Amino acid sequence: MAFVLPKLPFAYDALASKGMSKETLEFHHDKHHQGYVNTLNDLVAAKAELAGKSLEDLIKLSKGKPDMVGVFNNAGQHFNHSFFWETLSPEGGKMPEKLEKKIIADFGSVEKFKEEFTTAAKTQFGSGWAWLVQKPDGKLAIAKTANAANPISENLGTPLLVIDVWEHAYYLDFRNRRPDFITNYLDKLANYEFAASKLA
Ligand code: MN3
Repeated sequence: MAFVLPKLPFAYDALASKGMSKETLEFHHDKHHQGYVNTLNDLVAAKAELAGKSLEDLIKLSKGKPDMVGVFNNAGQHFNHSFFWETLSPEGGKMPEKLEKKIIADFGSVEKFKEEFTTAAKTQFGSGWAWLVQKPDGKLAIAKTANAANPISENLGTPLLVIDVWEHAYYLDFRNRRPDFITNYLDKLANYEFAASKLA
């Protein structure tokens, strides 16, 4: 049972007027993400003990194992990208009251949340991801992970939002201006309805 590249939940040109071009989505989804899925399937097919494992199980069982670095990286990247697409929306940037209240309770204000998220995404040195998560104690928190790591591998709780800060995510649209890409994500692209639906 091979892993499959999920379809984007919107048209390739649906975010073009909001700072994410059709070209970025074509390369990012059809080339980068498809590449991770293909490599993961090859690696799983080559190791009998990995047959039939879920994506989450593959991430957990390969973590920290020198002979499974490829499985960890490609399983993590498949999870992270599948989740990232869900957090983008042509209607993005609008925060439902349920989430807004929770953010104000846990961060002090929406501005403070955006500031913390931006700092994490900006200061992730090299490739990686910044997340809004709900910790096991129910509190919201910001986290950053390097390369293919994620809340499953690092036990950070339930992911609500994520931004991909690998250069391939923003270089066509924002060149080297990662901070502008992050601001654009939070204000215009982030699917806060999706994040609210994941709240416990
Ligand atoms: Mn990416």
